[in-house]
Amino acid sequence: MQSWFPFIPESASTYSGDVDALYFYISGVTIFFTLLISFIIIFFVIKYRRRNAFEIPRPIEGSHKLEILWSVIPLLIAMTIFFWSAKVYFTQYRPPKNAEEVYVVGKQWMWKFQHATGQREINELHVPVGRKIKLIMASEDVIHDVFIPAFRIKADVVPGRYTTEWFEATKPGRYHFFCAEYCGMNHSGMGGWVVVMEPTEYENWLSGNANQMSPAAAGQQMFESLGCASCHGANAEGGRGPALLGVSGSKVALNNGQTVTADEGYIRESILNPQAKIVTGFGPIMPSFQGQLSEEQLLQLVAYVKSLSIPKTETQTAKPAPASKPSATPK
Ligand code: HEC
Ligand SMILES: [Cu+2]
Repeated sequence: MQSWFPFIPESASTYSGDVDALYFYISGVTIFFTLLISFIIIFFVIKYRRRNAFEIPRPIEGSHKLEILWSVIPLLIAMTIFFWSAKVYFTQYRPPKNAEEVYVVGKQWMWKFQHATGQREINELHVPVGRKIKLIMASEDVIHDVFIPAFRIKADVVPGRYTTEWFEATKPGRYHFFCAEYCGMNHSGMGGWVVVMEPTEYENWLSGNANQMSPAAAGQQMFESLGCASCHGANAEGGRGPALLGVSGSKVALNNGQTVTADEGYIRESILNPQAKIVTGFGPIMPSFQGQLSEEQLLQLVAYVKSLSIPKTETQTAKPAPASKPSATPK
C-alpha cells in the first residue's frame, strides 16, 4: 500500500498526518535554502570573478546589520521547527490514560503480543479502528524496536525496562511492522503485520480467540503461587507488606522522603529489585524475584497489580476474571 507520494508510506493513524506535515515543512525549508544559497554562490562567483590578472579587490568593512539579520532569521525558522516537533513528540510519547493496553515481548526473533482480554498473537497484532492502543513493551534478550511506518511510530524495546508507544488507527487494513534495531542474524525477518479491523469485526475476532486467560488472571495465579499473597494480603492490617489495592497509578511515599508514581516501571522494579525503593513504614524484607520470571510472566504480574486499582466501573482493559480456565500455563 502506497500513498500518493512515493517513498511515503500509507498514512493510517491519527498523527501520521502531523508527522508528514512536519516532515514536508523541514524538507521544504531545507530545499529552499539549499537552492537559494547555491544560486547566490554561483551568482557571486560569476559576478565577482577576476577580470584581469592585476585586479585588487575593494576591501570589505563588514556589516553588523547583515550579521544580525542572517543570525536572527535562521534562529526564528529553527524555533518554528523546534516548537512544532516538540508538540508532535509530546502527543506521540505520552500515552493517553484511557488507551487499551497490549503487552508486547520481543525476543530473538519474534514478537509476542497479548491483549488485556487474554488473546495471544505472534508477529501479528489485531486492533480495532478508531481506538487508542498502548503498547507496553519488554525485551527478553537484546534491544529491539517496534516500528509501524503507516502509524509513524517507532520505539526501542530495551531489556530490563518497559517502554511504551501508542496509536489510534484511522483506517482498516494490513500494515507492515518491523524490528528497527539490529538484533542479530534474523533481525530482518523480525516483523509482521498489524491488522486494523472495524470494531464489530474486531469483537468477533476477540470472541473467536477467547480461550486464553487474561494476563491479569494469570498474574493473579502467580501472585498466589509465588507467595506474594502471604505478605500482600487483601487487608492492610498486620500485613508484612503494603496492601496493593489502589497502588497502581497512585503516589507512593518512600522511606527516603521521596514520592514516586506507581506506573508499570515502578511495579516492575518493586518485584525485581525491591530494595531500590522502600515504601515508607515497611522494612526491606521483600525478596527479589529477579531471574525467576520471564518477561511475559512479569507483565502478567504487573497487569494483575494494575487490575487491583480498577474501580467498580470496569470498562475495558484487565478484567481479573475468575482464574478458573485451566489452559495456558504461563510460559
Ligand atoms: C516477604 C514478604 C513479601 C513477599 C513474599 C512479597 N512482597 Fe512485595 N513488598 C513487601 C514489602 C515489605 C514491601 C514494601 C517495602 C518495599 O518497597 O520493598 C513490598 C512492596 C511491594 C510493591 C510496592 C508496593 C507499594 O505500595 O508501592 C509491590 C508492587 C510488590 N511488593 C509486589 C509483590 C509481588 C508481585 C510479589 C510476588 C511476586 C511480592 N511483592 C512478594 C513484602 C513482600
Ligand atoms: Cu529485533
